[in-house]
Amino acid sequence: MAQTTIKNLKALEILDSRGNPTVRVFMELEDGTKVSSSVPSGASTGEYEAVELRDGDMSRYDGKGVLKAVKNVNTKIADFIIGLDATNQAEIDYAMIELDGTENKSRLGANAILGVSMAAAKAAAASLGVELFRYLGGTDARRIPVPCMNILNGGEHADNSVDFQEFMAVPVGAPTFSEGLRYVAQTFHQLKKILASKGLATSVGDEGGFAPNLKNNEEAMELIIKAIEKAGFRPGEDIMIGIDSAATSFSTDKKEHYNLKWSGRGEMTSDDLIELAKEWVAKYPIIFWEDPLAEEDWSGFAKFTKELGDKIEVIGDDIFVTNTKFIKRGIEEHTANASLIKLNQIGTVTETIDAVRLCRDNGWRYLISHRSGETADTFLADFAVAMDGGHLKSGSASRSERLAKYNRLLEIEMLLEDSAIYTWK
Ligand code: 2PG
Ligand code: MG
Repeated sequence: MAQTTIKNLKALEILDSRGNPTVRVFMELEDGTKVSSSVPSGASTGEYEAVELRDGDMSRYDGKGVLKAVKNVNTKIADFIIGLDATNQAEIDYAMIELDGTENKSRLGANAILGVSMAAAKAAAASLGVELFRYLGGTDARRIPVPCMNILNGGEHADNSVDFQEFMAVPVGAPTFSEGLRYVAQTFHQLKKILASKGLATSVGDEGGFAPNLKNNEEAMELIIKAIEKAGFRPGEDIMIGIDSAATSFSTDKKEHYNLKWSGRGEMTSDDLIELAKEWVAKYPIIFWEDPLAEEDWSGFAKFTKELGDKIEVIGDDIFVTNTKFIKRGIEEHTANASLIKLNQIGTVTETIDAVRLCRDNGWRYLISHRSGETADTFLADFAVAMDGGHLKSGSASRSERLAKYNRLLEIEMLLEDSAIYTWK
């Protein structure tokens, strides 16, 4: 029996950053290596994401308990996985996919499966005495991603009057990751001062960005640009802005009709949103736009990409849900030029790597992403370095579950010393 053979597997129901139940998995290997991993959870979820198995027992956590998923790890998955070699990630992941037997992991739960999948990678790395980013990415894993810091929250991540979900400060002009993090953290602090001086709320949303009540989305952009300048940086050179509209959340039919209720614009079509985006891209230093249109609006997305794809990264999140089937269609139909990548949208490490590979092979960029419900697990930081995409979003400069990932990247930068690379492109 190999040292890296899986000896024990156990799961536990824990709480995520929103106080909702999620799954933590403990894995032990034959050589005594012990690790744990914790699974994140989204709010603005895509229709075709892998299924997060919830108990539906309304007497516990409003039906959101995950005891069934925990039980699946402890029984069905454990029976199948114990005895396999943790270094054989694909074998483990495909064994669980087969055991589940459904298209969307609804039998065992993507939360159960992903917990085990991440734990296997962590355990293998620990047992081999290799850093996780090295284990997953190989000897050349040394690019630290640009931190896309979500400093202003709206949409489904906050209770304020801002329609777009995320406004991110993206420090493309910084020389290193640690400097980039400093650029955007200082911008976050300046934004707080500006909001306070205007009598606006400085409380934060789910991802740690401020969540003030604003007149419209434009005001958010103006405030962020001011904050960048006040922090001593040049908007458009040192720091660019990334947007996640999460347009599915304000689409009335998930397709071609939208309602920006807070912005006073009312009903809009895909074409109206594209016109608005064209104005914004001409006016503001925008580097990427995620989910500018809803998850079923494939034609609107393609039009958006045709109009703006040569100027900015057009990133699909809800529309692709980290699923190679949808990303493939997107590549064929020129729906976007980049994909968001979330481990729990697809449910295993191997399939997430498949999605990244598909993007890379077709000249698409990819943005590795946390979920709005997170834990202190830092798997994502190592994963982002391993995937070598140069882009990561992990929320703002507040809330420890967000900073845990950025802080791990600081640690990786320290470990890499002079060999660390920091580039957006
Ligand atoms: C998104 C994510 C993460 P959620 O839409 O990109 O920021 O949000 O996890 O709620 O889907
Ligand atoms: Mg998104």
